[in-house]
Amino acid sequence: PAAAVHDEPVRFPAGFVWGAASASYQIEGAISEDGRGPSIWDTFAHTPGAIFGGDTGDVACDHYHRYREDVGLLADLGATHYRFSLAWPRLQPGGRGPLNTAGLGFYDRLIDELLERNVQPWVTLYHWDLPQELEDAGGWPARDTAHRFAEYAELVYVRLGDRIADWTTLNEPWCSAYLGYAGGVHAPGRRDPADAVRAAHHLMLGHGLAVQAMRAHDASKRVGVTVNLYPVDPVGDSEADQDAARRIDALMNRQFLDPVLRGAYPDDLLRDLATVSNFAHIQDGDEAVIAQPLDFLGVNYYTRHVVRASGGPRQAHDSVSPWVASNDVEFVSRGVPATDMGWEIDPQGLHDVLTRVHREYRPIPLYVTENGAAFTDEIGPDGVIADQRRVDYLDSHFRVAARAILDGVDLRGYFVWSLTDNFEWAWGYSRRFGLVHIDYGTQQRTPKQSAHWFAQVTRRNCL
Ligand code: PNW
Repeated sequence: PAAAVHDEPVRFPAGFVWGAASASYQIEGAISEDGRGPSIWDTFAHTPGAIFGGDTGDVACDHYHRYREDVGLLADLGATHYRFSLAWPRLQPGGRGPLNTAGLGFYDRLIDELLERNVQPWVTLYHWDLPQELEDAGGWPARDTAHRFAEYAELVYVRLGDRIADWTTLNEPWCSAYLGYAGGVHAPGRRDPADAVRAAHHLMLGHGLAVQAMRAHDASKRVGVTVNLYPVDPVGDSEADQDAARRIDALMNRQFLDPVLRGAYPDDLLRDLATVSNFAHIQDGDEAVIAQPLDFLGVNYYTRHVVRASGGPRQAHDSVSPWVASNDVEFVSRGVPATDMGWEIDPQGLHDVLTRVHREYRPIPLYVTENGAAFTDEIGPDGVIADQRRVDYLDSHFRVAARAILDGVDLRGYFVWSLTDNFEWAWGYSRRFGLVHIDYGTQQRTPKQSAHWFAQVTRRNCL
């Protein structure tokens, strides 16, 4: 049956959003130009041993200077939209106070160029580059950072709002909080589980406060948030395995979905984390602030997690894991093909997470704000980059998305991660997600076969 399904033309609804995504620190470079302040990612990347190969985002894809060419690539892809993030430290170098005019100038030029080429800007306010001064004042574990974020969001929204219809507050708060403050593998590289739990709440509080402030100014634009979702399955049906899956699901998915869509943290999550936090940082009324009505939810999807109870001891303070209070949980690989990130390829999981939000929470307009694959792409002697594995990956996930729409999910659009190869965080430039190849020696851009394939999909709105 798989083959038969494969041959049927798969159509997407009229007006479906097709785009590619990126993030400021991963592509821009130009880290000290036009008054940009340092961010936690500058500091972290320059910490010896933090990034694979010692790579940094100092130059990255030099997008700051080559944005015109990159917008041209988007236009060639037939993208209706471009999802990119604003670098907070370009706009408020120290994380507070008036906006930096020179920094705004860059985004003004980028947005104008996009509109000129008929590609709609889709803005993320925070994709992990916290101004270093705010980290020095306590970072996300400090409540004040939530207020600083809301102030930044409102100032930017007032200034750029007229030309941007779609606004996302945060990208993947789980990564910011737990990879950054518990696992220590992302900036700021801290390893304190209690701090990570506080960070997660203050990120969500910052989201809610930002939405309130933006709406108070102008309620005509669409506002949402992006979370990374994973189906979490127990490897067996023992009670211990099921409980392991329940806990990882609470930590990664429901910790963010529940306060946003239901107005309260899950009780089981609070019980699970009681050995780590007394939750004194959650104040009366915070959950109501986080539950601001949204116009859409952004879903980033990469893989499924399969877990088992390892039988080992559960220690509250596992100082090197982002899975706080879960070091008795083992992540199981099923041996199915994986990308260069080691993430198993599981298109069905995209259907699972989309239908879950639709059925278990409520029907809300959904966008896949990231999906894509890292593969080592060989440049052929003819200069062609035949990344058939990426084409297959995207094709299989697009098909599943179309099926979710037939099943009633209100999926409105899909952004491929990423437009170009870029700085893949802890992995530096060693992992390539781009539809467009970058030669980092020359900064030459070369659309891969997947880019040519994607351009056909966007133009026909059909697979
Ligand atoms: C997301 N993990 O990051 C981000 O939104 C992108 O900036 C990034 O390039 C992309 O996915 C690919 O990694 C993640 O370890 C990074 O579970 C790490 C994890 C998840 C998401």
